[in-house]
Amino acid sequence: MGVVNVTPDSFSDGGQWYGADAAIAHGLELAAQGADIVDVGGESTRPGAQRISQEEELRRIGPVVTELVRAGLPVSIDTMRAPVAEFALNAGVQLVNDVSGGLADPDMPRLVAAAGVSFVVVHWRGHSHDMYSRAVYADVVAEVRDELARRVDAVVHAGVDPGRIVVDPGLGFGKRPEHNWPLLTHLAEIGTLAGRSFPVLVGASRKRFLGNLLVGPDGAPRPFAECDGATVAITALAAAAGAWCVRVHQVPLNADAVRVAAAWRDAAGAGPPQPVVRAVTGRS
Ligand code: PMM
Repeated sequence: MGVVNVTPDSFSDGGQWYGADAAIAHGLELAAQGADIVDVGGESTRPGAQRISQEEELRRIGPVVTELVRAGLPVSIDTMRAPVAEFALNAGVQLVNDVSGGLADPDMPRLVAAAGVSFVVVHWRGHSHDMYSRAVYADVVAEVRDELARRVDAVVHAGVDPGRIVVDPGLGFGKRPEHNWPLLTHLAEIGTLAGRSFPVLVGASRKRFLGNLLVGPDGAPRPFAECDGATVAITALAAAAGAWCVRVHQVPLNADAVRVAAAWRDAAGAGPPQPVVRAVTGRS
């Protein structure tokens, strides 16, 4: 999944694809580089971010979603607002990626259910302006699993087909760097909730915990744009561990890493990819 952030202030690439033309060109480029899905978002969720209005979010994503769908790309919409998702669904997106897991807007699960598309349910404890105040865990893997299981129950109750649900541990969302690593090393457990197995999406690309890992000799965190090597390493490890999808800013090397991991899993006798791949992208 390649990221198109149509925002002036996203964490690692804010402002780079802010205008509609630049964002559309970037989406087309990511697909040409091997992204199976292009994820379009208009609202930054970086730590401390304040919310933008619905009108502004629609203004940012509208032409980008419309054009990328028209170009034949599998597009997902990264939004916490049902009316924004509704616009994108009417334009033809195939997946709704809600970083609040349906908590921010109670209308979201019903909307996704009625559209019959896939739904990424992300673990989330609250909006970005104060998300670190909620980053308190005794056992991060167990708590994230429990809270995700409750969200999955809720969205299924609202009518979403369980076969269309993708789960995501929400790296960095209400999590400090030390919380992200155990989540990454327990992806299979995170994808197994209440005895059911769900595809897992991992969004580690250029996140702050990678910059914190790669501190320089002066103790300064590595800048975001120089964390792509670490992102590729996580992609390989996550895909080899069975992750269904990785959400990344730079596609080419991550696409290579996914192919390496697929060969690795194949040689190890691991099972075929999960069927939702075809459900979401139209490809097997
Ligand atoms: N992270 C961001 C935005 N959307 N969606 C999913 N499913 N998972 C994530 O981890 C995720 C996301 C924030 O990243 P960015 O602002 O650097 O693109």
